Amino acid sequence: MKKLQQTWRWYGPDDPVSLADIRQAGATGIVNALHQIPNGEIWTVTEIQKRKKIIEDAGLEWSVVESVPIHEDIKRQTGNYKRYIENYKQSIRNLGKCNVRIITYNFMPVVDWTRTDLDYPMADGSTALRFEKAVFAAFELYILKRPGAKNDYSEAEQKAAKQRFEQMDKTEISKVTKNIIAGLPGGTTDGVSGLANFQAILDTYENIDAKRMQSHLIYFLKEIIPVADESNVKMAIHPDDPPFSLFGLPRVVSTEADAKVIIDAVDSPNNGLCFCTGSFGVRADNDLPQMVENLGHRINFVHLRATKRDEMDNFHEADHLEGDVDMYAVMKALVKVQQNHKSSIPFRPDHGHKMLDDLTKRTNPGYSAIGRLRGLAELRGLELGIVRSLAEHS
Ligand code: DNO
Repeated sequence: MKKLQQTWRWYGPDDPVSLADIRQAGATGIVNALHQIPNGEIWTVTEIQKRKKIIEDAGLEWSVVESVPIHEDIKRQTGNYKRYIENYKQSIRNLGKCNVRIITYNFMPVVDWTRTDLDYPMADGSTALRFEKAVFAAFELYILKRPGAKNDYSEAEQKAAKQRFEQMDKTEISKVTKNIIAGLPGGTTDGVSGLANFQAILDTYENIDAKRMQSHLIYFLKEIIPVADESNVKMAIHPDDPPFSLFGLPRVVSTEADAKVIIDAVDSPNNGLCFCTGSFGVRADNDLPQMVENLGHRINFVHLRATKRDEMDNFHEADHLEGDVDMYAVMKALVKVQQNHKSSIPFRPDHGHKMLDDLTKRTNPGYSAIGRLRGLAELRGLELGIVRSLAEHS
């Protein structure tokens, strides 16, 4: 039976987790991006080859790009968006020429993945990333003071936010602000400095609702997928993280219905998904194993991670096999989907707790070595068990 490919996200030569470390973790594929290239510019063959050589010299393969970011002008259809789309097409062609054949991207406006707490203590002594609703609301209502934010919260939510805000001291306020607007590693939006600046960027989306945003995404897909087809490159759109609107901005990749619209917009295997269980799984109405079954033919890349919701609609990142995601059922569905794919679908252990030695080291939030090592080990064991038992019973 065909297995998924084990991959690992590497942030490039400055990542505290080295390629040699990654080999020991057992991954064979690298998930990487040229973060030094400004958003909107072309990834040249020379730059791609340079990075590819570093990865291959370490005995690994550059399996997936995460991400070639999408310029805000493309998402808004403003300014130079046509030129940015042409540049994007050229980057696809160049990656194809270099034999790097899967590209992840997202279509989240202004902010990519968002958390309020990067060091949430777990009972076992490790730390996790967390999204606390009242803290996010407190940020919008009392720190950023976004006009109209009140309309997005019920009376009870506003009250909880006020209470939470009153508990914050200066240090917490600046930490929360930094966590929310400075951008997490690998995010596709550049770090923004200053609240006024941030609000000004939010304002550029004033007249763009979800319907319009979706039409901009479809326009983009109709432009780029034919180039992906010619270049033999698979595109993989990453869902919104978290999968609901933030700052009143439209988010259009949050549910199975959203994903359906995307894959139906252009009928090509290269118009696919990055199936991220940690992002889709935050919503109780996303039935993940069912989604794998229904969307599997277009799953080009997989992020495996579990989140745990509480009764207040906060969530934190749980251990990979725990939380609200039924990882056994998801993996079983993926193993079945894999059998119909021509090549191995890459997956990576997404995020991980900060634990053991990493607690005192410099790490990228969510991307420390040991927590992901644990995740990868658990996931590969789960896959092996499923593959063997399916083979025995077939
Ligand atoms: C976070 C990541 C995201 C992801 C982008 C894809 O850990 O999953 O930043 O890379 O949204 O474009």
